[in-house]
Amino acid sequence: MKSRKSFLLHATTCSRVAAFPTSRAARRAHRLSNLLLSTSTSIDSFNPIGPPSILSELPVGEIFSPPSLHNPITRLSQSPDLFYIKNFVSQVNRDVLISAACNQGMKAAGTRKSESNTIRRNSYLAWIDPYNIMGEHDETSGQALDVAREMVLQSQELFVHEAMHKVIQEGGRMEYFFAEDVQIAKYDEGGRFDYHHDGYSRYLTVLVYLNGVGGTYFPFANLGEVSHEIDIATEENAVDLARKRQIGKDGILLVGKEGVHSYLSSWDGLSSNSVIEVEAGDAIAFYSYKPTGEKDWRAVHCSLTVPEEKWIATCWFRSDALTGPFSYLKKSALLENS
Ligand SMILES: O=C(O)CCC(=O)C(=O)O
Repeated sequence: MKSRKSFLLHATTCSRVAAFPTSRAARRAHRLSNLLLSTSTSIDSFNPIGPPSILSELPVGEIFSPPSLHNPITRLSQSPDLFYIKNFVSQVNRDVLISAACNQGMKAAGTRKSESNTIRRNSYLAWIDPYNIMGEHDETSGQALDVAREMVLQSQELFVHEAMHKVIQEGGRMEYFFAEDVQIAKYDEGGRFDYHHDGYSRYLTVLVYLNGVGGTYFPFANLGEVSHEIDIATEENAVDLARKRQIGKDGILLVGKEGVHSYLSSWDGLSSNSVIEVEAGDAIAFYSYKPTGEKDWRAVHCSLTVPEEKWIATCWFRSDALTGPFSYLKKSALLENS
């Protein structure tokens, strides 16, 4: 296996194209997005639900090192917008999150497409509310709150703040940038999470690999040139096309200590541009909506079937601008009703 550096040779110039919405839903979302903006700022130059300018201008394959943090960020793809963050959560903090989730008691993940179709297998969840500082906590869960809060704040600083500041300056509301509780997920051996779009107006996902097992696959991400010829109109369409992609050759696979062979049926056509090695503590961040407020189906992704136990922590950012009136529903509540 080549080192990560050698995977990142091909930088392309990135450009942002703001499409004009045609459907009714898109026009509504466009109006909502415009509410976020000043009259002097145009949606063509500022996307409140996309990466900050320093990252949206970063060529694919290139690295940005934020001055205040020790986490170099690599842009892995422009469509979808996907970034890789080295060493985002320390070993001590990862252990705290895992222990707190175990102590809390994890519940089977119940995401269902229909009665007969469970898209998640052998997977268990716990949630940590980073701002539940008034509650009673044992030592581990108290520490876990601090770690979860730090994760949310760092994610905000790196991926949300610019938009937040601009919108608030222009009189927009904080709720446009709402961070959910941090989710801790465990997959047992054989666990998987089939292709899906994160939905629920989750425009930004920050996902940390807690024990160094990867398996996250983005079928339409591209470390080389964007393949604009793939036209994706619906989730069904995206999932059908995703199933035709060749893992290790098309898209981007994040692979950890389990090794790339765990996910390949053949070595034929394996491309160094399609496989990124991750280690425990590393994270990815990706944006799932277009500047118009429509879902970006190219952000569809999955966890492939893992050959060993896998732990991740995920922080989602939602925007009121995508949903209309702000909803306090949390994903855990939504799941109980699904
Ligand atoms: O487990 C992974 O690698 C992906 C998880 C995921 O897609 C999700 O939680 O939405």
